[in-house]
Amino acid sequence: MKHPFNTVFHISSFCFGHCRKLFKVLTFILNDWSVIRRVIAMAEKLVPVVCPWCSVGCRFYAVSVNGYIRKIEFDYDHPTVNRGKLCPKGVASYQFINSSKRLKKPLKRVGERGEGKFEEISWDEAYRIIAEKIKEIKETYGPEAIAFLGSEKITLEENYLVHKLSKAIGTNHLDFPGRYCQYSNAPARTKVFGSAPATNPFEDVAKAELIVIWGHNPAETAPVFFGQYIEKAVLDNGAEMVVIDPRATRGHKYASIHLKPYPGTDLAIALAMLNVVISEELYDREFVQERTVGFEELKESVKDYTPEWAEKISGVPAEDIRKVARLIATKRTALLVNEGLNQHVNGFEFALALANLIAITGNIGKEGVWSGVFPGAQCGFCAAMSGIAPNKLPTGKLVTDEAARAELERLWGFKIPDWVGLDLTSMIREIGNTIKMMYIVGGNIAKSAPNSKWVQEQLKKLDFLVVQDIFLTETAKYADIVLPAAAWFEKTGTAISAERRVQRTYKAAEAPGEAKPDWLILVELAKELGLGEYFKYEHPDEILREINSVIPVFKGATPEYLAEHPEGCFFPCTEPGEGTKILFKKGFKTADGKAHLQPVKWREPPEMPDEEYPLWLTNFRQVGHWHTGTMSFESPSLKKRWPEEYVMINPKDAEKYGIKSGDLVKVETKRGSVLVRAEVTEHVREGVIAMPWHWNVNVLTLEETHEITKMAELKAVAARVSKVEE
Ligand SMILES: Nc1nc2c(c(=O)[nH]1)N[C@H]1C(S)=C(S)[C@@H](COP(=O)(O)OP(=O)(O)OC[C@H]3O[C@@H](n4cnc5c(=O)[nH]c(N)nc54)[C@H](O)[C@@H]3O)O[C@H]1N2
Ligand SMILES: Nc1nc2c(c(=O)[nH]1)N[C@H]1C(S)=C(S)[C@@H](COP(=O)(O)OP(=O)(O)OC[C@H]3O[C@@H](n4cnc5c(=O)[nH]c(N)nc54)[C@H](O)[C@@H]3O)O[C@H]1N2
Ligand code: SF4
Ligand SMILES: [Mo]
Repeated sequence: MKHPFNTVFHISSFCFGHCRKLFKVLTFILNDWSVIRRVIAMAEKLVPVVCPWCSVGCRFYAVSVNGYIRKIEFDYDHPTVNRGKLCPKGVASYQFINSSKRLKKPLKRVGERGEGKFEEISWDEAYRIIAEKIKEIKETYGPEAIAFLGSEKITLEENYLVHKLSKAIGTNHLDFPGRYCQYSNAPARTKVFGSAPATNPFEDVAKAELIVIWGHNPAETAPVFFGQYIEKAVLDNGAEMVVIDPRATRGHKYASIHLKPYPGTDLAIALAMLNVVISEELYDREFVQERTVGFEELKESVKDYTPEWAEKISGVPAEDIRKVARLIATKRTALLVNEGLNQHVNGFEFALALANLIAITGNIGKEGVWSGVFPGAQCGFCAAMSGIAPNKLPTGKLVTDEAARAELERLWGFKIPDWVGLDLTSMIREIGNTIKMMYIVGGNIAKSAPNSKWVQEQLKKLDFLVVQDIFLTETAKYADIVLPAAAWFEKTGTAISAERRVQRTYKAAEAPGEAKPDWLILVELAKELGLGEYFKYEHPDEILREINSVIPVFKGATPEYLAEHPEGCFFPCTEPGEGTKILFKKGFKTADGKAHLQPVKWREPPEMPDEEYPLWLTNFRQVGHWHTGTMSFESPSLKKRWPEEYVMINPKDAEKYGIKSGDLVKVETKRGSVLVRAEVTEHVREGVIAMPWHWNVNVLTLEETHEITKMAELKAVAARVSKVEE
């Protein structure tokens, strides 16, 4: 790794042997840090970048010296979403990039799968082996034995290429770990409103009268959004806040009401809220009449779901449910819902109930309200909007739509498979059966997918696994070939934030060793596969220009517009310009332009506490860590402040099981067990235990999925806890 200080020290030691006088001068300079700082500052470049972590989409400068990032600098120069502010991860974002553990050469497995023994090979050899294997598997089993994963961590351009390459190879088995992210809310909102993304820009949250934070902890998972927009609503504009979470979260201090449901039971609360709003006739009559269909069927479906019924299921007092329902019906509301609700098998039914509630209370299609999916990573939308899914084309149409396929075949020049592929959990399930090969770009499913011991056993059964990552992850340890990718600050491309803001980020550093940007790896592999004529790109701008002509919502997000407008544009941006800030002001995206209200029924979580496993176990994120930790554990300042996993236990439960804070405890579910320290705290409700998920929680979760959304049970499982003698 080139480092400016190393260079200075090399020069000084050389001089020591040759010229004492010069050495004296040099040591004088070395002792005077201000001179050194000035010398380095002269070589410094401020490169504008988008933050590599969450979907708030903060901008700042990477301070680059000689291709090496020294630190970050705040951007007060542009109308950025963060207005110069950053959270602890943003400030530390260059640290993992500079980690000595970054992958630097392609690797070939020499030991057993999962053992992590590899030898270094050349790029040419890596491409040759992968191309030969793809050919062999296609000939023996057909292209439907091959599955691809895109990523929330790679750019829009790179996700588009993953999609294009998988289809050029002939498979629709295409998904990404974001399957475990927004895939309850997204299909439900599409069903009701015809489209899933958030309806309003962040600035509208600051204008809301009521902020409902439901199964979401933006103070830790979208901290600058919380500080710049949510706190502003409460502190400056007098908005009321309601929190619905089995835990007390950091935003909790502003809340006038805190409902604490048992995990996985929020559907009962949402149904009861619909019941209250309809039976008390608090709904927006005009809106329901003019802009929705299906009200009578909805009314009929929720008539028995009283708050008293919901109290028995969720543990939330009926009167509190009434209070919150009345507030939502009478105030301009920002409904911030996220993974506490998405990541359940019954998350789809919850999201349908919530979309109904938003529609009948008229909290949509105007200023000062907020709802919609909140893809958590800087490029969650890059994957979703380039159609990384088993049933989609990048145009947003379905693979089964013959006309849409034909249109794309004309643009791309090759035949596109017409069958619906497998979602991520089904792919894992089919390993050892129909799935023989996986190509994983920027995903750590050995740790991020549910029931990880099972996932790891399944990965062992693959004929061939390619992992393209920046670190040797838990998943990479199962790979036959590991490809070293350039990281976020080492490439130019497009990111998309949760408020639909499309922005450019620029290359600020050189990748370590022989690592290459993901887009380039895919282009070079396509050439080796004989598909080079469809992948003639020499710069990400050329890929973005193709995206401008293929994906209608990005037509106006041209490289030129984004370069001139660092603040980006809001998709849909059908021509160069600001794009669409507020959705559904006139009609919805359904065929008749109306919101289609959906009757909903109560559905139990797949696993409930019983005598053997008497507690609910859920999990959450910490502000200082990112998912499976590949990047944040490699950021020294973050690892120091947030050092280890633990389990939150309510004092009443702790007493029952004889557990004190700091005790080593065993947390068990039917899938497995983990050992962690206990934190006895009122911050989690009785009957529920909660762990940060960055370490080992997925050993405990459940891979059962919803039949439509394919969402697994990642947040509510039955568990038990016991003290371990040390
Ligand atoms: N620091 C940090 N920020 C991130 C990420 C990260 O890994 N680290 N990841 C990003 C990504 S990809 C995403 S999707 C977002 C996710 O952002 P969030 O959804 O905010 O993330 P979580 O902390 O997983 O879950 C939110 C809350 O749900 C609560 N909860 C758990 N189960 C239930 C339940 O059954 N009902 C209710 N009502 N609440 C429940 C938890 O206690 C937690 O406080 O964060 C993004 N931002
Ligand atoms: N129990 C439980 N499980 C969960 C969740 C939960 O709340 N609870 N949350 C779910 C959610 S919301 C999500 S989004 C998923 C996330 O699941 P994953 O996406 O599998 O998790 P990450 O750890 O973010 O993995 C991203 C990988 O990309 C690599 N990477 C980073 N930058 C680059 C790059 O430029 N190029 C390449 N090629 N690789 C790169 C990282 O090193 C890392 O290995 O996890 C899900 N799993
Ligand atoms: S809030 Fe998100 S985008 Fe902003 S600095 Fe923090 S991690 Fe980066
Ligand atoms: Mo996510």
